[in-house]
Amino acid sequence: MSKKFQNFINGKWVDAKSGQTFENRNPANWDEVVGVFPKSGKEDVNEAVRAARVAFEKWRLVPAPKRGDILRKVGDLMVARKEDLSKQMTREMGKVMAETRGDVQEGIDTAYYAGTEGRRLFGHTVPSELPNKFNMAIRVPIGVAGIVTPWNFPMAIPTWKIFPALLSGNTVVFKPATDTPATATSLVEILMEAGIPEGVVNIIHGGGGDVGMAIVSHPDVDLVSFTGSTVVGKKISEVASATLKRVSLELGGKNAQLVMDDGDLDLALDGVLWGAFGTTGQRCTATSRLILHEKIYDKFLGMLVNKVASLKVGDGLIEGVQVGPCVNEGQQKTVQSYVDIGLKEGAKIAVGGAIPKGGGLEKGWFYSPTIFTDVQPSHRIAKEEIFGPVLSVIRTSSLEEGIRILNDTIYGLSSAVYTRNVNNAFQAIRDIKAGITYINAPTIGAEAHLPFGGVKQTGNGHREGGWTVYDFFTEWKTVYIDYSGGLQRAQIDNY
Ligand code: UN1
Repeated sequence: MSKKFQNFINGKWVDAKSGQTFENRNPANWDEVVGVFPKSGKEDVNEAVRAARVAFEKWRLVPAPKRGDILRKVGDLMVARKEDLSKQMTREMGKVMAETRGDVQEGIDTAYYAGTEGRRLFGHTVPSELPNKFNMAIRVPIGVAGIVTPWNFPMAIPTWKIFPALLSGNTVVFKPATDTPATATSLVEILMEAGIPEGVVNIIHGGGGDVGMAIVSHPDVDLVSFTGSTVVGKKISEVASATLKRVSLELGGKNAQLVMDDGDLDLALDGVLWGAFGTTGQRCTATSRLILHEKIYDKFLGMLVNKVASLKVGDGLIEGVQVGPCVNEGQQKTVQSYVDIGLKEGAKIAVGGAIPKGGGLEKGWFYSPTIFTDVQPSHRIAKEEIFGPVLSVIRTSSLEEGIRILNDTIYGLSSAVYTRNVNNAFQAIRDIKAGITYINAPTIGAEAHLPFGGVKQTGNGHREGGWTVYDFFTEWKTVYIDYSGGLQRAQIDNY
């Protein structure tokens, strides 16, 4: 019997009102059911929002340092359970254990950061233009936060959103991806164990259309934080505008690594292998284009193809495996369709390009790490987000042209440049249009205490991570205190 999971509303574990369920299976072995989850709908969301609304009136009054104490405890519990959480995550979404451990660690880092932010949450004090008057701007909680998260970072991304939301005094209705509901449930269990009061965090399982959109359109949800595809992000933005709620969107990427002829080629090789094929390419920060200076093009490509051909694909639970499966059948099909498109457009496969056969991989959604050469910047495989282990290689003759190609996308999340020339590096930092630029490091690997997010159609201008996420989860209140004892008219009595 596979384990049965429930929603969590107002401190109680409950089934979906419809009584319906869905299964979650291991993408490395589809015979294995990880769990059975409630297939919820609008009525379940309504109840969760009601609970979160009531809980908000108490939670907002808990001193921020106290809220932080609970989050520190959350971090401690995650440390104690890191190995179990990582295993559970690998079973439900496939990435290798080293990476799921990293994913949990990102949650731990975020918990400890949020914990200490309870003793900061800085505002501003500003002089008044009038005598005997005190001015300040303080941060206040907003209300009920709708949190809608993807499957590729099943622990890290929910924590990026939920921990700052809670620390700031908001309450939460959380809808995790249907591919990773077990990890999300573990997170909620830990939050409750650490002492989060009833109603402050609620989790509703189910699809984006049924549950996600019910959260986004709900008039009593004050803000929505979403990470996922650009297509869904646009839809969310549209629906949310009916109630003018605040929305943070972290969307697609088409990140490139540019290798100059003065770069350290061995380092650049390690970088692109990790950036392109880590998490089976299923990161919004994944390296999906490799732009090579023509002087090192042939040499570097030779080095790369050799290495990629020897990457070990398999079940992420097995020691030594480097590339896990795609998360599900749909994702594997998408990858295959882009490989077909690439070939049709005239690009050439240097390695991979197929579903691997044999070797115990028969029951998983695997795809061989794939490299396309002869890619033109105008090709669809150079423009569209694939979210799989496919790398498109493009040639350039100069730094300026390389940066132009790198910028030639509707997205702008991450970017990487390999050069030993400090002038090239600084020019790249200035001219690349992306939220994140790495010098001599791959496009993946953001740290929890720095701003994370992108420009152009990667998002809508907000940043997660670090101190910046608190701008999203708090509202500014401006306070004027006149202690003169008389009416003082700004702009009038003093000029
Ligand atoms: C994502 O791909 O959605 O920088 C997030 C990184 C990770 C987070 C990625 N720390 O690759």
